[in-house]
Amino acid sequence: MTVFEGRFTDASTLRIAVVIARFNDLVTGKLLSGCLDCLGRHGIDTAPSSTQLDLAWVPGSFEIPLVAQNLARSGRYDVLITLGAVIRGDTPHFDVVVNEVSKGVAAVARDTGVPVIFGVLTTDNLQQALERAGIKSNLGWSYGLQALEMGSLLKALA
Ligand code: INI
Repeated sequence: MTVFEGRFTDASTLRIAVVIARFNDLVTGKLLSGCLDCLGRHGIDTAPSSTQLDLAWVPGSFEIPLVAQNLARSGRYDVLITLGAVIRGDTPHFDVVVNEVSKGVAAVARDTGVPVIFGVLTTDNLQQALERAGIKSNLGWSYGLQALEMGSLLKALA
């Protein structure tokens, strides 16, 4: 029997891209801080000169899938992390953005075979988003961990 599972100790060999939305950057910036803290403390080079970690900023979460697809197809990355914050307002725009980004991110992973971590918060209000981006806990940290696990797992499967 072969048991496949990701490890958290493969940092030196992983190449990672983070796609991050500027919309609600009070929240997404905190997610990014948590994510980079996690990656750095597991051995990923997070310095601006890093050759194993790249960042791509997009205007809003709606734009995440296209850029993630582009990066995944480049063959340069073992795993992608997407970071966004979609906060419910008084219009149906929330549902449109949430549907597009969630389906889009899943499609990128399936179509390219590159794992894509879904780090897009969907909340009813700013308070809930901030609680998940550092006030209570920082889900950015978890997304970093999940990226290490999935990047490592896909390498093991290969
Ligand atoms: N983008 C977000 O990332 N979060 C939101 O809450 C949001 N709302 O609510 O409008 C949002 N809209 C912008 C959208 O992602 C696109 O950038 C825009 O529609 C241009 O295509």
